[in-house]
Amino acid sequence: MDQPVLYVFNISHYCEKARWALDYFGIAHRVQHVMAGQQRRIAKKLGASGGSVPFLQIGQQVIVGSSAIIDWAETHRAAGAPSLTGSAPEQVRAIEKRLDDIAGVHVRRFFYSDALTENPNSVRPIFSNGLPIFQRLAVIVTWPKIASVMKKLMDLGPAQREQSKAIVDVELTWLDGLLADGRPYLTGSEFTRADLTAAALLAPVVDPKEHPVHGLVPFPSHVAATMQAWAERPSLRLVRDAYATWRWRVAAT
Ligand SMILES: N[C@@H](CCC(=O)N[C@@H](CS)C(=O)NCC(=O)O)C(=O)O
Repeated sequence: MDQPVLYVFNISHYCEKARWALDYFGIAHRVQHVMAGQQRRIAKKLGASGGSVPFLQIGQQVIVGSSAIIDWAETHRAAGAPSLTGSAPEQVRAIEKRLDDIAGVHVRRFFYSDALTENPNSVRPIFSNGLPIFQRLAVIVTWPKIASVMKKLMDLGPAQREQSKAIVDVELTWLDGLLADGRPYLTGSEFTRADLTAAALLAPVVDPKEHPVHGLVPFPSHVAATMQAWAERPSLRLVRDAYATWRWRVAAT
């Protein structure tokens, strides 16, 4: 098999979800950082069905989206790497889908609404991270344009920040409810793709120290204050524990 190439924005939590799954399953791969704005052109060139990152190229095949990448990785996992499917796969999938569709979108909108309003240049370095020098320079020169496109596409602003924070709060209450009987993971005692998804997508309101970009992204003030206020919620404790236990666990034995 050709070595898989995972195309990512370094800061993206959906990309982190896919990357964590490949690491967890012990699948050797190369991470290809993509300059913001170039993802659709690259995807088209590769013949991908969509243009959002993450996408995974394996020879002539391109798999788009974090969930589909986990499906592929599950079937190509290294010997000794445990499955992430869980013993209640439908429930696991339903939790993952809700996280993908709601918490993932609103954590991102909450974060960028704060970051790009408070200090638009604060996240610029992470968008250059891992890129060749000429693209780094292009990010610096075109940053006002990139930031303005992000504001428009994700509908960012102070009111939207509060709206998305309230939606994330509701989603955390749902997750806290699932964990209310003291179970360690969302569907019981097994770590599944639902837990990995929750951890990766909620990481921007937790800042786990095992996260690949920990220390590289400054947290804007509203996000930082919320992070502190929410720190002891069971759902966010799960995020910290999942990172500490599973993020860099060596899969193959
Ligand atoms: N549901 C998708 C979401 C992917 C997504 O929203 N990717 C964002 C980065 S966080 C992106 O590529 N946005 C730019 C675009 O769609 O062109 C997944 O799980 O992979």
